[in-house]
Amino acid sequence: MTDILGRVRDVFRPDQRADPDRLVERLHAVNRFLATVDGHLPDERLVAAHTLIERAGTRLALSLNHTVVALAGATGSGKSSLFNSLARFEMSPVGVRRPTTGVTHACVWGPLDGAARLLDWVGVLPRHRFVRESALDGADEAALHGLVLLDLPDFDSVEWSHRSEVDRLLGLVDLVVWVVDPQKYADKVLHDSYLGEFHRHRDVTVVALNQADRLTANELTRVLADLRRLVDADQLGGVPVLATSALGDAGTAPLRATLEQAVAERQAALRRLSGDVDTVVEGLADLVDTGRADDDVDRPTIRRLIDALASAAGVPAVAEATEQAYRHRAVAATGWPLARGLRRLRPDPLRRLHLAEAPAEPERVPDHGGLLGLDRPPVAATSVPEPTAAQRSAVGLAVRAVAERAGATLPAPWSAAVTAASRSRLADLPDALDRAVASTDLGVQRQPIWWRLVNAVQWLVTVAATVGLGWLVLGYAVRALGLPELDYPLVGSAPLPTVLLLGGLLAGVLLSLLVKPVIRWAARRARWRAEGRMHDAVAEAARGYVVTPVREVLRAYAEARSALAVAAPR
Ligand SMILES: Nc1nc2c(ncn2[C@@H]2O[C@H](COP(=O)(O)OP(=O)(O)OP(=O)(O)O)[C@@H](O)[C@H]2O)c(=O)[nH]1
Ligand SMILES: [Mg+2]
Repeated sequence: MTDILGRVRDVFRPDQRADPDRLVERLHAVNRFLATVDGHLPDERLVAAHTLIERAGTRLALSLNHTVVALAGATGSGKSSLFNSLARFEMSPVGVRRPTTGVTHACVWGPLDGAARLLDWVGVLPRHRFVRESALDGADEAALHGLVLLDLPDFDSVEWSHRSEVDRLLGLVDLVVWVVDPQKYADKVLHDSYLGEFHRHRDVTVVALNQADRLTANELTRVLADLRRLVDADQLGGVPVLATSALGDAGTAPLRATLEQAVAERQAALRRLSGDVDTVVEGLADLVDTGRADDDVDRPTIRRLIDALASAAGVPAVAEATEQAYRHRAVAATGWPLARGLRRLRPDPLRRLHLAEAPAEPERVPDHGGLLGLDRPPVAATSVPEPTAAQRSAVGLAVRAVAERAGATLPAPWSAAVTAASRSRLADLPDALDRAVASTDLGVQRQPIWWRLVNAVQWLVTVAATVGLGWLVLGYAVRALGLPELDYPLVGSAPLPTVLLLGGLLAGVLLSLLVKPVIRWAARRARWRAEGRMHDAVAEAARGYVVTPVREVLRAYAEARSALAVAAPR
């Protein structure tokens, strides 16, 4: 007996106790991963992780003083016989008709109270629950107090319901004893579909070669060695492989000792869940297997996107119109007053684009999750020319380039998420660009001081010319009426009214000719300034509608990656 206990201790490596805090930390990390990737990755890739979180939460909330052990195996291997033998009672029917056990039976060592909710969760019907707490046994059974032993139907059953019951329970129990018999221990289904799949649960797996009494000592040694080899090939090296017999107490002693050890340690539930986390993390590993951990989208690509959007939004056309409008207004404000009336007859180039009004409030770009259309000031639609087919396709290409550059190094599902994010707000983009242009202050509303100065001079010389003209007209009138002639003061040899009239006219024309190049230069500056401002507004829209959604996916990737690193086994 001491020998068996020694081996069992060895097997369960008591020095490597499952740390509940670490397990909870890992589960939290998986939960964080799920929250982070929600909406970015396909749901079918996340089923196992969701199941783990749900099961682990429930199992940890239920009794950790109980260890739920399942006897699993092929039909006729002797699960029910072992179950009865360990319980020392005929609780689960043993039969000659195969398969015999159709529903799971449970035996609880110790009081049923704490185990009842556990069995409700596991799904064992009350009429198939038994309690092994007999005063007659005295201290004999005390070492198994806390054991909840389940006798499962056969895993490879002809009955579909048996197989699904087994698969369901194998996902819930704390420890599995695989019961095999000397005839079918090498069964392919057992090894490929079950033991092989359990390699992450090495700490909570036991293999029992039952019906050992049917073999001679030599045969038993040979079969055990062969079974050991197969189990090792299932990546279950170190898992206990025990010989058992359901006939008599001695045959179940090694298994009983193993179970006593598991019950005493109260570690199986934690180890099982740790194994589950290992499996889930392994299954998700390919989703975070590239090193990228920043949320940067490269600048040249963004610049190309902004350029494409700017030309689709009609920024060059509006900039051109701004230059013309500046010239139009400047000439109207500084030109020769008598010619201004003609200038006013010409339409303002910005008015043609419905951009002549004062700009609306700058648009607030919605943050992530914000409802588009809320909190926006009403901005009248502009008449900026619709983007051409070529401009549209340039925008499409630029958006695709952003997604491709950002998602290039990511695992495929994340690249797809990046592409989807880059396109997620495209439908709102044309409207946003129109608003960006409409809300930009083009800087043509204010009148510069120099316009006013030139204007004042223009009026001054015009008034001088008018005064000169009036004076001359008065002189002619006086002469015509035969009244004494007016004496014009002389400037040099020329009379003052003539000087005023001609000088005023000449000065007005000269001044308007002189300011022309200045107006041209200032109009170009106004164009550049307007272009810069519209570019900034378009860049803002590009960020809000294309780059930010892409960045959010990149950030989610980095977060998911770090969450999974915490969840990974150390
Ligand atoms: N000699 C011997 N016979 C055994 C042993 N264990 C089980 N048997 C016999 O093997 C047959 C099948 O036993 P069960 O306990 O019903 O097998 P099972 O694994 O529960 O089968 P299912 O309920 O159909 O999945 C019965 O006739 C048992 O008497 C054993 O250790 N030694
Ligand atoms: Mg049975």
